[in-house]
Amino acid sequence: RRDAVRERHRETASEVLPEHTGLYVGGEFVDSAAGETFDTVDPTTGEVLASAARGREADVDRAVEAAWRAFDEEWSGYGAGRRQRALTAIADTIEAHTEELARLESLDNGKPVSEATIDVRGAAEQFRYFAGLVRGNDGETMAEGSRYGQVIKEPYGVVGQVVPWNFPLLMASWKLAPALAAGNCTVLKPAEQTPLSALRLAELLTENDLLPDGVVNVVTGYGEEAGAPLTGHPDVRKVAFTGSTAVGKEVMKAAAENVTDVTLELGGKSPVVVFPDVEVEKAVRLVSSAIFYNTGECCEAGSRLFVHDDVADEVLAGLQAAIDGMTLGDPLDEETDLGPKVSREQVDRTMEYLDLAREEGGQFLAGGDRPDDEALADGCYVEPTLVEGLDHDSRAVQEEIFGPVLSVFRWDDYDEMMTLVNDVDYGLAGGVVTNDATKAQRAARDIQAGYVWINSYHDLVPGLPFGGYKQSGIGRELSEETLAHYQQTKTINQSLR
Ligand code: TXE
Repeated sequence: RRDAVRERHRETASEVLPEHTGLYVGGEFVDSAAGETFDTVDPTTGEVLASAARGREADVDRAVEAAWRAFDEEWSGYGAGRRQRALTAIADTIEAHTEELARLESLDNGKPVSEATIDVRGAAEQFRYFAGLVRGNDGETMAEGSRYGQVIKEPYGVVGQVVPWNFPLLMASWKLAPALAAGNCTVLKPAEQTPLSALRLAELLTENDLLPDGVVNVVTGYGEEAGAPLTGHPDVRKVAFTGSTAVGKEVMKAAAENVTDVTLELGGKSPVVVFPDVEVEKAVRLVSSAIFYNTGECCEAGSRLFVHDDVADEVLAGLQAAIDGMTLGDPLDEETDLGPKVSREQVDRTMEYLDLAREEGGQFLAGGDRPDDEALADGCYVEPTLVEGLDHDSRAVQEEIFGPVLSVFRWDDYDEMMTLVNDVDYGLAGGVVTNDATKAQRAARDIQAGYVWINSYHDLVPGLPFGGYKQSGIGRELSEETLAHYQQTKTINQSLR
């Protein structure tokens, strides 16, 4: 079986890998200045998928220069209509390549191809949504006495964007679409674990002549080597980052050196609160998807469950049954529920937290280890895990694990429960499961987070802003607010005397 999976992955790679894996600068694929590369590994088979250019400071400089050239010479002269058409054409092109991009993403990240398909559709949708927002940004005026005031929005010029590996193409599109809609040129750095879908998107831009050269540039490489020079670059006027809170703090410090505007979408430790009136089956479905979707590699993952005493036994039994029924396997199989994690490093990180949870007195109601299955031995798999009995102060509860690990807490006193819900440094998201509209509304208000779902989870739609409270970030994506993050305000105050 392992040989068959390897064979299938090699064959799929030969069909969907991008032809170019150099840096995408000024509309061309080029080697890094030092000529170095790094490997990206298929987390299902452990085999090298491709080598991409290892960008460093000199490469970032070159990309930022190319972006400014494109801005000054062409893109700043594009009116709203042309930008709108360009974004729409990008959306159409992504959609036309959905199957290919989904398989590529599945190879590079390990996510089930069914979920990768949702990502690709979401990426196209981003460009469509921001294409719609391009118009109607006409500013305001004040005609008062002998003063004529105008307030107009201008792009920053060149922005720097760094994205993670959990939703590689989707996160790239969350960054690129609003930046372009607002009239900026950009340098994007994909995560070193998953550079391929951004490179394929770059190829599609060039093959289909969708943007002037240099409007989008992609510098692949490591965080310290390529990410840091980009986020600290003096000629980058706005920085957008999605990743860990620890690196987010570094990015913010680097941006402070140049007083660069920053938006950050960082980690989370989001709660899901289950009330006693729920239909157990529905609650189990929601809780399970909240934590196990994308193998728990979601910033908004619902990783702390607060389930009311009256239904706790039933909900937990339902979750155990749901876990028993999950298929861990080849992400290219349509019926796979859980693929591998993105990398060995991420497996080790999750396993450290599982060891810690064991030491801290946690009892595993399901999972707690790597699967004991010969067929999965090549891949970065971790079992879907339920752990109960941990102190809410313990590290495994307080820190982001970013794996398929759910900590369970039972409650009967609402206020005590809500105190724990909010007793974390993060505040990205939360979920409430109940049919009681008043209780749902109250809990949604009480949860200190930027996004709360009621009887739903992970449903992110353009038009409803997404972003964090507390240490989960600054700024909002998916909304008009996002467009505003990529614009600066100019006031023109004219005397008519
Ligand atoms: O993240 P990093 P890692 C969390 C999650 C995960 C942990 C570590 O808990 O286990 O972070 O993952 C680039 N300047 N999240 O180490 O390092 C890096 O190259 C500029 C949550 O992979 O934050 C990559 O492109 N850039 C999260 C991106 O930052 C730097 C998603 C994210 O990597 C840099 C990912 C630097 N100094 C991880 N150092 C979410 N919110 O969804 C690294 N990078």
